[in-house]
Amino acid sequence: MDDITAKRLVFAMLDADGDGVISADEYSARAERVARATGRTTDDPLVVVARTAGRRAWASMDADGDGKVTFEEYAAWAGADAFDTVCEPVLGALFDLADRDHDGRLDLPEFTTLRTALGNPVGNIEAAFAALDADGDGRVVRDDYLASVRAHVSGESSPVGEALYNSGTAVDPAHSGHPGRD
Ligand SMILES: [Ca+2]
Ligand SMILES: [Ca+2]
Ligand SMILES: [Ca+2]
Repeated sequence: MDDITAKRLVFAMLDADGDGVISADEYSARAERVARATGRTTDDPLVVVARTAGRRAWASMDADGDGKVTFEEYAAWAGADAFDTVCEPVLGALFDLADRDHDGRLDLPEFTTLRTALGNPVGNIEAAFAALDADGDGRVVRDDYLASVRAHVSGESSPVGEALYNSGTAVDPAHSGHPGRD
Protein backbone atom coordinates (compact mmCIF):
# COMPACT_ATOMS: atom_id res chain seq x y z
CA MET A 1 0.00 0.00 0.00
CA ASP A 2 1.46 3.39 -0.95
CA ASP A 3 1.57 6.39 1.33
CA ILE A 4 -1.33 8.29 -0.23
CA THR A 5 -3.56 5.20 -0.19
CA ALA A 6 -2.76 4.63 3.47
CA LYS A 7 -3.66 8.26 4.24
CA ARG A 8 -6.89 8.01 2.25
CA LEU A 9 -7.99 5.05 4.33
CA VAL A 10 -7.46 6.94 7.58
CA PHE A 11 -9.07 10.11 6.19
CA ALA A 12 -12.14 8.14 5.04
CA MET A 13 -12.60 6.84 8.57
CA LEU A 14 -12.17 10.31 10.11
CA ASP A 15 -14.61 11.84 7.59
CA ALA A 16 -17.50 9.95 9.14
CA ASP A 17 -20.24 11.55 7.03
CA GLY A 18 -18.25 11.30 3.80
CA ASP A 19 -18.62 14.97 2.79
CA GLY A 20 -14.92 15.29 2.00
CA VAL A 21 -13.85 17.25 5.07
CA ILE A 22 -13.18 16.37 8.70
CA SER A 23 -15.17 18.83 10.80
CA ALA A 24 -14.25 19.70 14.38
CA ASP A 25 -17.45 18.06 15.59
CA GLU A 26 -16.75 14.91 13.59
CA TYR A 27 -13.29 14.61 15.09
CA SER A 28 -14.30 15.40 18.67
CA ALA A 29 -17.20 12.95 18.46
CA ARG A 30 -14.64 10.13 18.36
CA ALA A 31 -13.48 10.70 21.93
CA GLU A 32 -17.07 11.12 23.12
CA ARG A 33 -18.09 7.85 21.42
CA VAL A 34 -15.23 5.96 23.05
CA ALA A 35 -16.13 7.53 26.39
CA ARG A 36 -19.74 6.37 26.05
CA ALA A 37 -18.79 2.92 24.76
CA THR A 38 -16.46 2.39 27.73
CA GLY A 39 -19.06 3.60 30.22
CA ARG A 40 -17.16 6.70 31.30
CA THR A 41 -18.70 9.99 32.35
CA THR A 42 -18.00 13.17 30.38
CA ASP A 43 -16.02 14.60 33.32
CA ASP A 44 -13.86 11.48 33.81
CA PRO A 45 -10.24 12.76 33.94
CA LEU A 46 -9.20 10.34 31.19
CA VAL A 47 -12.06 11.60 29.00
CA VAL A 48 -10.91 15.18 29.59
CA VAL A 49 -7.36 14.20 28.54
CA ALA A 50 -8.65 12.52 25.36
CA ARG A 51 -10.91 15.47 24.51
CA THR A 52 -8.12 18.01 25.02
CA ALA A 53 -5.63 16.02 22.93
CA GLY A 54 -8.26 15.62 20.20
CA ARG A 55 -8.98 19.36 20.03
CA ARG A 56 -5.28 20.08 19.74
CA ALA A 57 -4.86 17.48 16.99
CA TRP A 58 -7.78 18.78 14.95
CA ALA A 59 -6.58 22.40 15.20
CA SER A 60 -3.13 21.42 14.01
CA MET A 61 -4.62 19.61 10.99
CA ASP A 62 -6.69 22.63 9.90
CA ALA A 63 -3.71 24.48 8.43
CA ASP A 64 -5.68 27.38 6.92
CA GLY A 65 -7.96 27.73 9.96
CA ASP A 66 -11.21 27.68 7.97
CA GLY A 67 -12.87 25.16 10.28
CA LYS A 68 -12.58 22.25 7.82
CA VAL A 69 -9.83 19.70 7.37
CA THR A 70 -9.62 18.71 3.70
CA PHE A 71 -7.82 15.62 2.44
CA GLU A 72 -5.05 17.87 1.09
CA GLU A 73 -4.56 19.41 4.53
CA TYR A 74 -4.66 16.01 6.17
CA ALA A 75 -2.20 14.44 3.70
CA ALA A 76 0.26 17.33 4.06
CA TRP A 77 0.06 17.09 7.82
CA ALA A 78 0.00 13.32 8.47
CA GLY A 79 3.26 11.47 8.98
CA ALA A 80 5.74 10.40 11.60
CA ASP A 81 6.33 13.88 13.07
CA ALA A 82 2.63 14.66 13.40
CA PHE A 83 2.05 11.23 14.85
CA ASP A 84 4.72 11.65 17.53
CA THR A 85 3.71 15.15 18.60
CA VAL A 86 -0.05 15.17 18.08
CA CYS A 87 -1.59 11.79 17.18
CA GLU A 88 0.06 9.56 19.71
CA PRO A 89 -1.37 11.50 22.68
CA VAL A 90 -4.84 11.19 21.11
CA LEU A 91 -4.67 7.48 20.29
CA GLY A 92 -2.94 6.74 23.59
CA ALA A 93 -5.65 8.60 25.52
CA LEU A 94 -8.39 6.71 23.66
CA PHE A 95 -6.61 3.42 24.35
CA ASP A 96 -6.51 4.32 28.05
CA LEU A 97 -10.28 4.86 28.09
CA ALA A 98 -10.74 1.24 27.05
CA ASP A 99 -8.06 -0.08 29.42
CA ARG A 100 -10.21 -0.65 32.49
CA ASP A 101 -7.47 -2.09 34.74
CA HIS A 102 -4.78 0.38 33.59
CA ASP A 103 -2.20 -2.30 32.79
CA GLY A 104 -1.44 -0.98 29.29
CA ARG A 105 -3.08 -3.95 27.60
CA LEU A 106 -6.47 -4.59 26.03
CA ASP A 107 -8.21 -7.92 25.57
CA LEU A 108 -10.26 -8.56 22.42
CA PRO A 109 -13.60 -7.29 23.84
CA GLU A 110 -11.93 -4.06 25.06
CA PHE A 111 -10.04 -3.60 21.78
CA THR A 112 -13.26 -4.23 19.84
CA THR A 113 -15.12 -1.66 21.93
CA LEU A 114 -12.39 0.91 21.25
CA ARG A 115 -12.06 0.33 17.51
CA THR A 116 -15.80 -0.01 16.90
CA ALA A 117 -16.34 3.37 18.57
CA LEU A 118 -13.64 4.76 16.26
CA GLY A 119 -15.45 3.44 13.18
CA ASN A 120 -13.67 0.22 12.22
CA PRO A 121 -15.63 -2.74 10.85
CA VAL A 122 -15.53 -5.63 13.32
CA GLY A 123 -13.91 -8.07 10.87
CA ASN A 124 -10.94 -5.73 10.48
CA ILE A 125 -10.65 -5.35 14.24
CA GLU A 126 -10.27 -9.07 14.83
CA ALA A 127 -7.63 -9.34 12.11
CA ALA A 128 -5.73 -6.39 13.56
CA PHE A 129 -5.97 -7.82 17.07
CA ALA A 130 -4.55 -11.15 15.92
CA ALA A 131 -1.66 -9.40 14.17
CA LEU A 132 -0.97 -7.17 17.17
CA ASP A 133 -1.11 -10.00 19.69
CA ALA A 134 2.20 -11.42 18.52
CA ASP A 135 2.73 -13.70 21.51
CA GLY A 136 -0.86 -14.92 21.48
CA ASP A 137 -1.61 -14.17 25.12
CA GLY A 138 -4.94 -12.57 24.26
CA ARG A 139 -3.76 -9.03 25.04
CA VAL A 140 -2.68 -6.16 22.82
CA VAL A 141 0.05 -3.95 24.28
CA ARG A 142 -0.41 -0.15 24.11
CA ASP A 143 3.06 0.51 22.64
CA ASP A 144 2.62 -2.15 19.93
CA TYR A 145 -0.73 -0.68 18.93
CA LEU A 146 0.63 2.87 18.72
CA ALA A 147 3.75 1.72 16.81
CA SER A 148 1.61 -0.06 14.22
CA VAL A 149 -0.60 2.94 13.59
CA ARG A 150 2.53 5.12 13.40
CA ALA A 151 3.99 2.81 10.74
CA HIS A 152 0.75 2.98 8.76
CA VAL A 153 0.50 6.80 8.73
CA SER A 154 4.24 7.11 8.07
CA GLY A 155 3.97 5.13 4.85
CA GLU A 156 5.84 2.13 6.21
CA SER A 157 4.58 -1.36 5.62
CA SER A 158 2.11 -2.21 8.37
CA PRO A 159 -0.12 -5.26 8.06
CA VAL A 160 -1.87 -4.17 11.24
CA GLY A 161 -2.47 -0.70 9.86
CA GLU A 162 -3.97 -2.15 6.72
CA ALA A 163 -6.17 -4.45 8.75
CA LEU A 164 -7.32 -1.55 10.91
CA TYR A 165 -8.12 0.91 8.16
CA ASN A 166 -8.82 -1.06 4.99
CA SER A 167 -12.54 -1.42 4.46
CA GLY A 168 -14.96 -1.40 1.57
CA THR A 169 -16.19 2.10 2.28
CA ALA A 170 -12.66 3.47 2.58
CA VAL A 171 -11.93 2.87 -1.09
CA ASP A 172 -15.30 4.12 -2.36
CA PRO A 173 -14.56 5.45 -5.88
CA ALA A 174 -16.77 8.46 -5.15
CA HIS A 175 -14.06 9.69 -2.80
CA SER A 176 -10.97 8.64 -4.67
CA GLY A 177 -10.97 11.14 -7.52
CA HIS A 178 -12.42 8.89 -10.23
CA PRO A 179 -15.18 10.35 -12.38
CA GLY A 180 -18.66 9.28 -11.37
CA ARG A 181 -21.25 7.73 -13.66
CA ASP A 182 -24.03 10.20 -13.02
CA1 LIG B 1 -17.14 15.10 7.15
CA1 LIG C 1 -8.94 23.85 6.45
CA1 LIG D 1 -6.01 -3.83 30.53
